[in-house]
Amino acid sequence: MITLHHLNRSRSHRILWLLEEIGIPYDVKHYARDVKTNLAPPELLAIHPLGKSPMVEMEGRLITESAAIVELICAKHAPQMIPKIGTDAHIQHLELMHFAEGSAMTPILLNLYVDRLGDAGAPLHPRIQQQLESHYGYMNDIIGTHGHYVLNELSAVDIMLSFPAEIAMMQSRAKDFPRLAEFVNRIHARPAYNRATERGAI
Ligand SMILES: N[C@@H](CCC(=O)N[C@@H](CS)C(=O)NCC(=O)O)C(=O)O
Repeated sequence: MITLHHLNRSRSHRILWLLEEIGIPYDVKHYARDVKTNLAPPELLAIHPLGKSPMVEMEGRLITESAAIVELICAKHAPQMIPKIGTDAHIQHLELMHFAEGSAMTPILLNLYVDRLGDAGAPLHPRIQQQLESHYGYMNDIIGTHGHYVLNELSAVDIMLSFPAEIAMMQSRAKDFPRLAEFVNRIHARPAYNRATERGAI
């Protein structure tokens, strides 16, 4: 049985969604962000030194990092969600699994933190903005005609890119990146996505 350590309003929703899509039984341990700081509670630090979510317990191991968790769960329970090794699609899969956290999240987080500096952060904003445009633009342009990344149906990369795509929409960028907006609308209409939202509610 998989146990998910789930923090509200977080990347952990990716894992809930994946588990609901696959339809395997799992447990959820809920953690609430601090209402003032928005940070994770110290209980997560007792589980792993980084104290972040998602984390899963699976086959006697604790696993961190959403891309690693998605990859491992798909490999074991939904191999059709990962392209076959040796294909071009698999190379694209690897690139985008890493892009989702390693590249797309960088300008998003910089934007969040530099905003808090007020006027002092002004010299940094043009570069951050340019990077946001470039990353969102890339995510917008590479969606396939079938409405998914990489494969003709839902894959591990769709799960990973859902998080930065949703942030783009929260930043009101639907008009600038209409294909990304359609992607987000499509995933929000999936029954498994909505079951995940219900399961994640505290
Ligand atoms: N790269 C990690 C990032 C994990 C991460 O930063 N999680 C956030 C939630 S979206 C978190 O736990 N934040 C709470 C905190 O830092 O206190 C992953 O993809 O799992």
